[in-house]
Amino acid sequence: MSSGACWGEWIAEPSGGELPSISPIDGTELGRIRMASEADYEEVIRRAEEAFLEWRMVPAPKRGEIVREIGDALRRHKDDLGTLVSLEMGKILVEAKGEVQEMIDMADFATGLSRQLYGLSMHSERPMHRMYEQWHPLGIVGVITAFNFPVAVWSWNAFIALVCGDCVVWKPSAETPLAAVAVQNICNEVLSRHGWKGILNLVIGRGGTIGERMLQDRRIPLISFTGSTRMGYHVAETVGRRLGRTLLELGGNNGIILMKDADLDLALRAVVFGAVGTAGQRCTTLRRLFIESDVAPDFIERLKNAYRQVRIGDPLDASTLMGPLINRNAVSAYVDGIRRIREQGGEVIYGGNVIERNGGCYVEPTLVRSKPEMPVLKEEIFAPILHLIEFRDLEQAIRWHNDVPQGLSSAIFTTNLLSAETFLSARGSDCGIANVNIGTSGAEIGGAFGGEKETGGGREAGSDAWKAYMRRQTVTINWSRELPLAQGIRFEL
Ligand code: UN1
Repeated sequence: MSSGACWGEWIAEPSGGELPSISPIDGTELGRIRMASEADYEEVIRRAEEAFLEWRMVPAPKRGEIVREIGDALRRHKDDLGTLVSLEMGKILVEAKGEVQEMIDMADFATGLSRQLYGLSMHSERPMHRMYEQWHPLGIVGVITAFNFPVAVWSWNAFIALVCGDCVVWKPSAETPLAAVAVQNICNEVLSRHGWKGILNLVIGRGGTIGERMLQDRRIPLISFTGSTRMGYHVAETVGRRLGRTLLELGGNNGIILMKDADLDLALRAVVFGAVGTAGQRCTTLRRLFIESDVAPDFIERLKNAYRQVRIGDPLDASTLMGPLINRNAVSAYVDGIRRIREQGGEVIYGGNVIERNGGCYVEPTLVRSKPEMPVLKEEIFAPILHLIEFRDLEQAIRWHNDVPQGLSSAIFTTNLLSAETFLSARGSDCGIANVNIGTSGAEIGGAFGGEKETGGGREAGSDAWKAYMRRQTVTINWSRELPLAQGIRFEL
């Protein structure tokens, strides 16, 4: 039994009830968590508020040094934490370790960033006036994460927030509490060495109580939420009602446009990784493949062959390429999705079945020949189902590609410069991420990650995503002995 509430010290017996952590590999209970109650939540927030008063005054590069040490601790624990992620979430070990590597990369990035929180300076229109902008810490950042990246997405937010001078309160997915407890322990060790408490905080609790409380809490100026579009609407409305800020990373429905001039070997590998990787449970998972007609029959045959070679099973076994889905509900959503696809005229040409194996949540990776007008194409079904759609003309493929509510990740495979640039132009992909000859998933942390439309518009991780975690202050200093007014206004007694 582990505590699910921490502000640098673990609250001994949080009173929000028990939560078991069940492995999707075989249904084993891995451990139990005592969840945070509202009272425990209050204590954590109070500590975070106190800590913020001090933390905000620490020079950013010094904050960066602490994040660097957290990165070093993660390097030491990479194998163990990766194994736990694999056990609890079900992704294969190389992907789970890749996820921890993503955290380490984030720590390195944030450390460098801590010396680069630049503001612009402007030329004032008034003589002997100086104008510039500076960035200050925001306060407490609430980070609500999903099961599919149980630790990396938290680090995108937490490490940036930390160097920005914010404190973090993390509510992880109820599917992956042990990974969160492990991360909190790793961070506690570093922070306590430097005498810090209340900087990185954890509240494991029910969405309906703790999650809801966070959304409504005016002491949390920014909520970063990763999850479904349906929940995202609720998060945006609730936080928006109090004029809080949100950073949303919601559903994706990612597509690749495969041109006949593409390097088809390369494309095949990218398609299989994008559609089957993480058992189709990344928000960047490839869900729709548009294939130029001339190469479609041949490419689809090769794809079927590749799918036959995907070894499904225990994610901890080094030869496995696809582990289980997260839980029984996810299996039901897969079954239900396949049923609706068939009803709407989609033809399942590979897979489509649940696999009974050791009490785990396994399904077959699935290929569907789909018609562009099928309504189900507009949905994100969080499972390894790939729609195959033939097209004759790039402009038409782009129209179909963009004709979904989501706008996260996209790609074109081509060796033709004109096609690539068309796809990247203003009349091309409408997504937050657009790749050429690279699949839709597996983004590096250095870029800003996020998407348009129902994906929610948020940007996390690299580039200038840090600006969401700070408040901007425009400063004008008058060093003259006059008081000239802007816009030439004269106002004299
Ligand atoms: C997610 O699925 O929520 O680009 C994040 C990727 C990973 C992150 C995915 N780096 O696939």
